[in-house]
Amino acid sequence: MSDSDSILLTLSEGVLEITLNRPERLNAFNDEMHLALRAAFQRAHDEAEVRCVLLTGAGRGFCAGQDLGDRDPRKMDGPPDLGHTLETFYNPTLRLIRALEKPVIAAVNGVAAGAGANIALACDIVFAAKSARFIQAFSKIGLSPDAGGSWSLSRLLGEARAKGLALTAEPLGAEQAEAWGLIWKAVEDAELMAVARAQAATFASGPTRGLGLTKMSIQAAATNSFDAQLDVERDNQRIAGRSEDYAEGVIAFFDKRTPEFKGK
Ligand code: LHQ
Repeated sequence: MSDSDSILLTLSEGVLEITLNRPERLNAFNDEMHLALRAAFQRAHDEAEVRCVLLTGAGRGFCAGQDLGDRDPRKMDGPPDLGHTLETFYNPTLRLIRALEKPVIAAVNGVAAGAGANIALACDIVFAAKSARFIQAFSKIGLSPDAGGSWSLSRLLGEARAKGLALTAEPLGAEQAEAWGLIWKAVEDAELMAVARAQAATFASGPTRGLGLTKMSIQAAATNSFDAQLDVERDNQRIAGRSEDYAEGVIAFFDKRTPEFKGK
C-alpha cells in the first residue's frame, strides 16, 4: 500500500498502522523514510477513514534516529547545517503528529535512540516492550536533543531527569520509563503488538472528535494559565457537544447499551 519500502502501511478498521522498515539499520531515518513517514501522517490527517494511528518498527529496533551514514562528515565539503535537516525533515512530521486530532499510539518494540526516541515521545500513548530502551544518544556524538525531546523530557520528567538522560545518554529501560511517567505502559515483549493493536482498535471505534479534542486540550494545558485553559475547555466542549458521537454516547447510556460511535 505504500509507495516506499522504507515504511509499511496498512489501513484496517480505522487504524493506520505505520511500520518503520529499515531493520538492518534499526530503522534509522534516511531521506526517503522521512518523506514517507510525513506523507503517512498527512494521510491520517486528510482521510476521515483513519481514526487512529499506530507507529512501530520492523525487526529488533524501533528507530535509531538519523541514519548517520547519510550525515558522515567525511563525505561532506564543510560543516553541515543540521538545523536545515531538522526544519526540512523532522519538524514538519513532529508538528503533524502533535496537530493530528486523532490518537497516535507508539508501540516501541526495541531500542529507540536519538530522534527515534523523541518521535515516540511525541506520540499520544506510548507502549514499550519491556526489553526496549530509550536513549538520548545526541550527547554521545556532540549534538543536543531534537525532534521535540527537550520539550517532551522536560515536561514529562522535570528538569533533573531530563538533563540526566540528555547529558549522560544512559539508556532508560521501558519499565523505568513507565515508573517515571515518560510512557504509558511497559508490556511483555510478546504481548506488545496485541496490546497496542487492541488499544488502537478501541480508539478507532471511539468518538473520534471527542478523542481529538481531548488530545488538543491536554496539549494546550502545557503552556496555558488555568484561566486560559478554562476557555480552551469551554471551546472544545462546545465542539464536542455538537458531534453525532456525543448524542449517541448519551442515548446509549440511557438505553443501557454499548454506543456505536461513527467518528462524526
Ligand atoms: C545505524 C544507526 C544509525 C546508521 C544503528 N545510523 N546506522 C538530526 C539531525 C541531523 C543529523 C543528526 O541527527 C539528528 C537526530 C539524531 O537522531 S542524532 C542521534 C543518531 N543516533 C544515534 O546516535 C544512535 C546510533 N546507534 C547506536 O548508538 C546503537 O546502534 C544503538 C544503541 C541504537 C543500538 O545498539 P546495538 O543494539 O548494539 O546495535 P548496533 O549498534 O550493532 O546497530 C545495528 C546496526 O544498525 C549496525 O550496523 P552493522 O552494519 O554494524 O550491523 C549499526 O551501525 C546500525 N545503526 N544506528 N543511527
